[in-house]
Amino acid sequence: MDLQTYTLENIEVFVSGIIVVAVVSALFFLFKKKKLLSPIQKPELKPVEKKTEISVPKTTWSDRLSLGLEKSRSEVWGKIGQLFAGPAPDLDEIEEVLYTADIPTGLVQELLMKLEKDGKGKSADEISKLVFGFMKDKMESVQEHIRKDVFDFNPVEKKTRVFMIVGVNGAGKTTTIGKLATKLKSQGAKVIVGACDTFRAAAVDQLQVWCERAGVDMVRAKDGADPSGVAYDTVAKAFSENYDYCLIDTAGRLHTNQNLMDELIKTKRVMSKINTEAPQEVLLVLDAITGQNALKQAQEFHKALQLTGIIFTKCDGSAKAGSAVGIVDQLRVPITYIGVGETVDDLQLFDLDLYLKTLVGLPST
Ligand SMILES: Nc1nc2c(ncn2[C@@H]2O[C@H](COP(=O)(O)OP(=O)(O)OP(=O)(O)O)[C@@H](O)[C@H]2O)c(=O)[nH]1
Ligand SMILES: [Mg+2]
Repeated sequence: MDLQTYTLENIEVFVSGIIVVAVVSALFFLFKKKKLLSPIQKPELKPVEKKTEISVPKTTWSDRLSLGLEKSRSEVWGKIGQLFAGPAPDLDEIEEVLYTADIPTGLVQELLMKLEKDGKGKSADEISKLVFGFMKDKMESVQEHIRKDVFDFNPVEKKTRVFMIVGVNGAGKTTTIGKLATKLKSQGAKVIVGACDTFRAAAVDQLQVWCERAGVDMVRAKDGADPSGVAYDTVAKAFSENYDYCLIDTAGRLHTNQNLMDELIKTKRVMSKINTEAPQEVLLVLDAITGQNALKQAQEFHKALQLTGIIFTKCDGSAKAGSAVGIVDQLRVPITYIGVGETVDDLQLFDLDLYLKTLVGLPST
């Protein structure tokens, strides 16, 4: 064997060796891979974790109202049944409870007489029904006149409605306008808001935040501008550009300040120059916490502006939410909306039956 043949043979053996090693390795890896993927060897797949759903409380309006009127129910109206039912009705305590809830004297005496006449020997539940009937009698004839379309937008009725919102400082005017604008806009209405509280820049900014959030237009003027001028411009724009709703915010004022009340009268008057029907609604925002003084406020605002409705706010956290009965009974102006908190959903059209049943603790259906 010469050297050349020997070298060639060695190369052949070497190459064959490499091929064999490569084939064996390939087979080995294939086998391993297969083994790995075999059903027995498959790694256990972790079950996909179910995302925990964020629980958004789906509270209905009657739940919210019930929560808002809780204090008035437990401390006043829901107690009357228990205090009167049984062999020894405690009339003195009922009287005291009603006074602390700012129910006018005349109304308290009438209710006590009604209890004595018709309530003797009845159960707590029957007494609650009696109280419900008494209050309904007092309010029903006034509440009948509340217009549902102030809350539910009717697109068929092509009409610009102007609402002027008034009240003492901090009653909830701006917040209520923000909630209303949001609700009406979400029903497809074209809404414009007039920022006539020109005394405080912060007040206009507060309203602007609401309007931007709601996606509605707002007319604002320079600080210190004449409020009635802003009202005029807003109403003019509302009518010329066919807005469905025009909401006029005004600065808070004490009903005892005649100059400021005169300014409101002027603001109302200039709006009617654009359209004799405007403003169709003059709504007084009353804070339920005000209690007995609310009636005095309402009387003064009514005298100056001929109110068409009352927006009863902050009924939550107050035991005086029942004072609405005295106000409606004496003023003869209906409650249009009721507010039980700071969010949009906390404002609703005032439903007399629901309000009274919730107040005395009767089932709402
Ligand atoms: N708890 C509760 N708070 C409310 C309600 N309505 C309004 N508020 C709060 O009351 C405060 C005053 O509300 P505003 O809307 O600024 O009152 P306003 O009447 O415009 O006040 P002025 O412009 O200063 O006269 C705010 O903090 C509101 O969030 C309600 O129904 N319940
Ligand atoms: Mg305000």
